[in-house]
Amino acid sequence: MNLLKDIQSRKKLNRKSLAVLIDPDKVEDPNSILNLIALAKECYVDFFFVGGSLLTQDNFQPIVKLLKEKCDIPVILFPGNNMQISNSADAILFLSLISGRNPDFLIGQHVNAAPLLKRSNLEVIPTGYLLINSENNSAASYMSNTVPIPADKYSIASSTALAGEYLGMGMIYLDAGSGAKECITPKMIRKVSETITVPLIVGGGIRSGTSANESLKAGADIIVIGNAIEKNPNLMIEVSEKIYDFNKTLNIH
Ligand code: 1GP
Repeated sequence: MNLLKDIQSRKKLNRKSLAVLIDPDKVEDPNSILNLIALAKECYVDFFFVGGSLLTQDNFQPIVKLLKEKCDIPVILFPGNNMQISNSADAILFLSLISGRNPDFLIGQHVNAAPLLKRSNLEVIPTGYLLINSENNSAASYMSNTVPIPADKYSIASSTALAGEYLGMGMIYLDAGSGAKECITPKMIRKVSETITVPLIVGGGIRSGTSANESLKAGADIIVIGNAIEKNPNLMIEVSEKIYDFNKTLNIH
């Protein structure tokens, strides 16, 4: 399976996808995600993303293994740093934090990770990662020592995303940061999606079916939800139904 090719073909069809993010640090016991996995199998969940800004427990590897054991939903690593690599996953977002100017997160961490990834079976997906925020206080911003692009600076975000595409990145990820008070605005998503041709991932602070729907309509190809589904797993049902409805009109189910 080549996930990037699959995601690119979905984009050509304008087919939308849902990724459920599991932050291992927010899971006390890996077995506690069994219910979430069972629910995801019933819903239209396309991907599990696993990762976080900081890992203080040893849950990361067991969670990835459990996901792979218990379901067929592809598991994609969304690493906060180069310690978050697991050969049990299907793929890794090889994130370059192009909204920032910290060389360590633009290329440094990647040099350390590259030989490990070469020895792994992971599909490596080059991804331009942009932090967007009206408040400069997300964990990702703090941990990466970078300043997010202001939420109303559409040209800066679009040009940054386009530069990422021109540098060969296979996808662009717009992130308002985990648990953001405000998710990325439809206007920002529209401006960026109209500028790039590669698939667009959008996440951070999506808490309702309505905001998920708005993000999809504005041009997100994949939406990522973590916090809100941890708090209310039933949101997965609501959002996946929205995505189902979206895709139904394309006659591809
Ligand atoms: C964070 O985009 C992800 O990096 C998801 O954010 O946890 O706020 O849904 P939430």
